[in-house]
Amino acid sequence: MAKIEATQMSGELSAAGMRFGIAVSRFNSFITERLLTAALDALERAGAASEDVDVVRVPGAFELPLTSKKLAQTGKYEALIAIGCVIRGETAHYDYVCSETSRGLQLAQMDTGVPVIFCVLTVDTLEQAIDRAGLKGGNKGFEAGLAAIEMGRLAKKLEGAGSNGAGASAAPKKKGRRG
Ligand code: INI
Repeated sequence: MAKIEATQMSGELSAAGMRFGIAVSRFNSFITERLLTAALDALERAGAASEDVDVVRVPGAFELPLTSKKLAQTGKYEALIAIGCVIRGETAHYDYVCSETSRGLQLAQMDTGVPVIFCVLTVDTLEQAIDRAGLKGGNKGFEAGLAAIEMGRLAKKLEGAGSNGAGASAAPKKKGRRG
């Protein structure tokens, strides 16, 4: 059995003093507004202040990547959340929207270094979407809110120093030690 005591790092789930941008698709708003409400609930419960959270609405999921990248480039936010819902139809449109949205959101965070949380439901039916927006499957918006907090904190830590006072300690923790 290995005896090595690896350095452990992760982001804390405290949103106090952090700033978040949320891009929300109006397409399938019956679902996306429920995801947004849950994401805001997660941020609020973790200590985020109203004035530190901005919500931007866009026509559809396909518009989320550019909007997220522009939000990231403002330098104002510790983390972003992209909220959308793509439901499979009869045509190949679904595949294009899904692949370009996920690819674009990954590029937005890789290009800017600002975490962009992927809260885009890609489902076959409306029932599957409803399940994930507050019914049997919980609410993916709440999970996205928590992921935004954690990744915002972690990104600050990995950068080594927070420039806005919201970042957690730069020092990684050793297992079983205080500090
Ligand atoms: N946009 C969505 O967010 N969800 C969908 O299910 C969807 N479908 O099925 O077409 C959708 N299309 C619109 C797309 O995101 C763009 O807004 C549009 O093509 C304009 O660029």
